[in-house]
Amino acid sequence: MDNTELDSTQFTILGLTGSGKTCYLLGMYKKMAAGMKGFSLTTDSDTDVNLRRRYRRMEDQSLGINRFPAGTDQPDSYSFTLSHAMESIMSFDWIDYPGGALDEQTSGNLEAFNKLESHIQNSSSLFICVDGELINGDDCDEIAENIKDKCSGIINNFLKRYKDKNKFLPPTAIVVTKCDMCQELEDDEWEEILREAFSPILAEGNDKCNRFVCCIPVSLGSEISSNGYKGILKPRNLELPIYMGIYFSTMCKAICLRKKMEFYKKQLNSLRNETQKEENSFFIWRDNEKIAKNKEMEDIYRKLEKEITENFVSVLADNSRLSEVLNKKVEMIFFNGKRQETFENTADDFIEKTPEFLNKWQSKNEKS
Ligand SMILES: Nc1nc2c(ncn2[C@@H]2O[C@H](COP(=O)(O)OP(=O)(O)OP(=O)(O)O)[C@@H](O)[C@H]2O)c(=O)[nH]1
Ligand SMILES: [Mg+2]
Repeated sequence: MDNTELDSTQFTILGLTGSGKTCYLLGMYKKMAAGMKGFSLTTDSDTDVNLRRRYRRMEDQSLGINRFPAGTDQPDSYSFTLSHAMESIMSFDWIDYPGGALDEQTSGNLEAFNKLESHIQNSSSLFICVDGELINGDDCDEIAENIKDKCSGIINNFLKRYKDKNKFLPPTAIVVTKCDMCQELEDDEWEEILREAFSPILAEGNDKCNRFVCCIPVSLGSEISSNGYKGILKPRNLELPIYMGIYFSTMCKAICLRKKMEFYKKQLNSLRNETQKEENSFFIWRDNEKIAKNKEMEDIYRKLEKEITENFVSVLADNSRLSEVLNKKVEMIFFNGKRQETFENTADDFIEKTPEFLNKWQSKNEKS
């Protein structure tokens, strides 16, 4: 299957300058290109060489702080394919941009701003990048204020515009980068900080606009910053936001396939009934040509139904592999501001209650 036949989706990571977007991309690609639990990422060979080269530099402990990429100076687009056991599942687009572009509408580079805005508006999942360094201090309120100042204050505007344009909010992961730099917090302190820093998307009491939000701490390595950034590179959790985005998209695909399966089953049944009626009719009136035509059509529908069923079963299997990891590793999940127990049930609930989300996926991917 070439990439043009694959279902495709789009993710955007929203984060200000220095919040860790480029490092996230490099680490995530390196980790997933090698394969994780049978899932792997591929891209074109130039991009592959480029991303690996930059990752190798980050591995060079002798460079200290200089091992990291320079700040991004222009938006770059990437296209990845996710496979399981070498079978392509879905492709997704990614944009890496200078964090300053989030603020450019007022300060100048309107073209970069518009490109980014359009990428965001067309994304099926959003990742909000919170710099883990901000999560330090004696007081949860102060930490939340700091996050508002340096992150959520600007990002809320993008979410609001998404909601106004699309009439729903996409599944969103608050990705806490550099979590090796966060101070240790109890679960209830994390929740308090998130609720205050992201109050518009985590407020309870509004079930009109469904909001799926989870929090995923990620890091390039627990010791990376020690001894002047000469610590070992050992990425953690970088695959989880991608798994989350893919889970939502493949779930939409599964629902569409189930609908198609039901459609062909119905068509097949009504054809069979029609044929049987004809076959049972008095031989003088029996239309043998119609019977032959119907049987031909039955064969076509049977073949299609079989193909779709096989595809459906394989999508569900991919999904259950993803949800197994996500259920285990994603602990902080909210639906319409209420804390939830498991990823899978909450994600499925969101899709069921948000037809606009499914419609958007369908209009992007259903060609016929
Ligand atoms: N301790 C630690 N530091 C990190 C980690 N990831 C990134 N950093 C640091 O954060 C800096 C900024 O990361 P970038 O990925 O360049 O940030 P960005 O969001 O792409 O920034 P712009 O390109 O300017 O928008 C890096 O140079 C590293 O010093 C991490 O996991 N742990
Ligand atoms: Mg960057």
